[in-house]
Amino acid sequence: MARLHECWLTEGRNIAPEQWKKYFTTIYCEYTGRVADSVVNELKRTANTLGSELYRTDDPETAGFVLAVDRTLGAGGYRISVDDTSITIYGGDECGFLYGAFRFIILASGGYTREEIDRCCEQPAYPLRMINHWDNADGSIERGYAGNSVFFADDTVTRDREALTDYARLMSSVGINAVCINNVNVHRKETLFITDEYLDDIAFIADIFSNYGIKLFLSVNFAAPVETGGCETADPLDENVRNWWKNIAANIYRHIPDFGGFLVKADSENRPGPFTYGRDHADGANMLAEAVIPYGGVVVWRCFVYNCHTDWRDRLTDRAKAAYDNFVPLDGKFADNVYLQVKNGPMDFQIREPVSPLFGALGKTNMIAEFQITQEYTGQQIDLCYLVPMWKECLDFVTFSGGAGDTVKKRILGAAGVTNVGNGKFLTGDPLAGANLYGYGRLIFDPSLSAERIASEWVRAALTHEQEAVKTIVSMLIRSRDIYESYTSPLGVGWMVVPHYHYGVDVDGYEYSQWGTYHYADRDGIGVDRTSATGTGYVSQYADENARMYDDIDSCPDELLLFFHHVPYTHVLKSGKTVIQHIYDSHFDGAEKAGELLEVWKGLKDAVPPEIHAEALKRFVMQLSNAERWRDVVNTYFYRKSGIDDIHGRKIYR
Ligand code: GCW
Repeated sequence: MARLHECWLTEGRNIAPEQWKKYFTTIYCEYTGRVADSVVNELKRTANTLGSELYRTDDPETAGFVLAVDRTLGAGGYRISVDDTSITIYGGDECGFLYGAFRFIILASGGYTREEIDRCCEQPAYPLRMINHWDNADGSIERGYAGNSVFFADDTVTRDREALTDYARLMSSVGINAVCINNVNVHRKETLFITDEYLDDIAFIADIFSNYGIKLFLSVNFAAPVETGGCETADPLDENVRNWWKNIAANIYRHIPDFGGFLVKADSENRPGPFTYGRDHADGANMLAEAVIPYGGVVVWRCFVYNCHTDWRDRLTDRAKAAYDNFVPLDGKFADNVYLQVKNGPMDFQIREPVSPLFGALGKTNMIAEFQITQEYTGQQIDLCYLVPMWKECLDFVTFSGGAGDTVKKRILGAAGVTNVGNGKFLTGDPLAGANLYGYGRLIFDPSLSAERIASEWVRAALTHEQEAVKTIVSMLIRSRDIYESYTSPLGVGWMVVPHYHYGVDVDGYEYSQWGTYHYADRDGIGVDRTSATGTGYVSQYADENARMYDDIDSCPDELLLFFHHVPYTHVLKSGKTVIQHIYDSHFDGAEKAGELLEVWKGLKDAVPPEIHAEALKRFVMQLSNAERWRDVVNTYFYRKSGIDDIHGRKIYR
């Protein structure tokens, strides 16, 4: 059986034995259950690596490890206490043991001292901490850059206990408690996942997940009653259809008693949905919610709904407005066990977007944020792009809907991250993309953590303890998002990527397409007028304070200027530069910085494991050539449009 690449869980290989081995003698566990058993097993693995054996004991007084219940810590909460003879992990419940034990292992692997680990205490900020896989039954992964699916191959479930256990260990080690295993685009085979044809196999996965406190979710096809169920309609208000889903749910729960629920992409990018029957999203979601509520299940319903057949000649339809327009009128109409899943920005995971106005506008509906860990538009795990700073911007964004301190992070009940893993040599393809997977879990467990802290925890556990190297790599990660942004599409306008693949430059690739993703560059200027007065009116979807800021060209932040305004190339930014000069400068600068990343990484050869160094090195070389191509294509494109020279006279191809 195969082992997955271990990422930051090195089974204690990086733990200093002189400091920690003495505790790995006996373990006393105050609570028995399958999750607690997994915790004991995990500590046993670490003990073995340290050349020791860990035995269970009934005597808490002499135990080296104690797992003790402290209900005041709440579900998933933990506190670690280290003294000379024992390490006690207090948990609000079994999952608290799990998160506390993994925290200990990860910090000890990172070389954190006893003082730094003692009294470590966390309580998860949200009840729903989810991962979304875009895995297909044939093993392929939509927008996957790290190999094939860990779950499926050739239309079957792989049933690889060891790999699945490794997967569940990794996810739970950063606090993930819900995983949807299949793509939101549910094709023919995956439509059958909710039937007897697949349920035994899916239960096999769910059972392993349960050992680690993870609930399994399935993406479902809204038209399943018609496509597989022999119904004449999938109308959510039809009694037969409702009963069909109730039977489906009952059968799923017979196989998987702790099944999490359904994830749904409906009426989006040609997927079926309630619109076909003249119904709305609340009708659709509530029907499924009714089917799973007897078992404590939930429905996660995506808000990524827009018209993907727009006409570029139509200047009034604005894709950015679509999620709000579709869902705000339904606020308050969703069942209590429905969660709306809102992408961080109004478009689609671009390197720079404003925060979705839906977060502020929905007040009577459960919401979770959707982030994309897989780097579809942000370098595809070739170019380095540490995304935690971007996600933090979203969580910290003040919506003003409930007053001045009303941030997104206070309005949501959790998050879903579209994962970046696969069965390749490294779990995340680019070994450095492990920082995003780790970072996603950590950030939604505790959104107050800084991007630097998360990065350095990860670097220390996964790559190196050497102080200078840690500093250098953390700084590479922290700068990487700005670097990527500077050589790709400018000032928030987005896209300019090769259609469909979404890696590499094609300035007009989407300009005359049906996707609603335009930059409107002409000889005079560029950008999308989304203002309330003269534009598409998108800005009015924000609370007044934010609407005023974005409407006014003087207060609109530079980095989002072209998302909100169409301006002449000669428009002067707050930085003092004209837009055209900014484009030239940032592209020369970005490509140069990509070159620096490569050089700095070369210098880290002796500081990180050789295989990781070599793999990442290949990618930095590719990143540089990608950045140089972006630089030259973008600069030439805008020189040709505007006829304006670079004031520094650098090389622009004519
Ligand atoms: O970003 C787009 C992707 C699609 C994806 C879709 C979505 C799963 O290009 O591949 O489909 O978003 O989020 O539904």
